[in-house]
Amino acid sequence: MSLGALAVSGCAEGFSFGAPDPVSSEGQEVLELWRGAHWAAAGVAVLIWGLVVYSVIRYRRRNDDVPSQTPENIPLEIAYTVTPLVIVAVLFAFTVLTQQQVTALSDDPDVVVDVTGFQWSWQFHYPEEGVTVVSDGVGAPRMVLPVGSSVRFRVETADVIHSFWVPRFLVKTDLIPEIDNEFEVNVVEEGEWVGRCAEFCGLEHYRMLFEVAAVPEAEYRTWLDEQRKVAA
Ligand SMILES: [Cu+2]
Repeated sequence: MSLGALAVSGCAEGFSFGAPDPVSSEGQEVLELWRGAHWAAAGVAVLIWGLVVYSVIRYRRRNDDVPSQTPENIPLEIAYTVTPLVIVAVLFAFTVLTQQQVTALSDDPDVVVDVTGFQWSWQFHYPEEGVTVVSDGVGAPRMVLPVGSSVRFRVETADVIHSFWVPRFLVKTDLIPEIDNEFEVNVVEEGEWVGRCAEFCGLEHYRMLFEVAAVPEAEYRTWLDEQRKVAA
C-alpha cells in the first residue's frame, strides 16, 4: 500500500493518537490529517525497524575480515533519497488541503461572534443579535451556539496576545493586537465544553476560562432572549 493511500485509508478509523474527540467539522478534518500523518509515521517506523533487525541478523559479524569499505548501490541510494521526499510531499499536500478546509470562510455565516480577550477574561458579542456576554468577574463567561450552524468568530484583544481555544473544537486562533483574525467553526454535536486562553498572557492567564454550549436552534433563540432581558 502506498503511503498516500495509507494516509487516507479507512483502516485509520478508530485510533485518535491522543487527539481529543472533535465536536466541530473542522476538528474532524484536523483529526483525519493527524491520523494520516501518524499512520504514515507508523509505516515508516515498521520499515526502518524491519531493515535494522534484518541487517543486524543478516550481516552480523562472523569472522575478523573487514568488509569492503567503498561499495555503492546507486539505485538503492536514489530510492532512499526520493522516497522520503515523496513522503514529505504527500504529507505537505494533505496539510495544505486540510488547512484550506479548516480556515475557509463562508460568504454568509449563520452566526457571528465577536470575541474580545482581555486580562483576564473574555467578552462574547453577537453583533447580529445585539447580545453581549461578559464575565461577571467570578465565573467563566458562557457562550451559547446553535448546533449544526456555521459560526464566524472575529477575534481581537484589548491588551496583549491571547489565544481562543476550545480543545474539543480542535481549532484555535490567536488574538493579536492590531490584527483582525477570523475563523469559522461548525459545531456538529450538542454539548458543553471548556474553553481557555492558550497563550501565556500574564500572571493570571490561568483565569481565562470560558464555557461553550452547543444547543438546538430553538434553545439558542431562547437563550438570546434571556440575555437581552438581563441586559435590559
Ligand atoms: Cu490570555
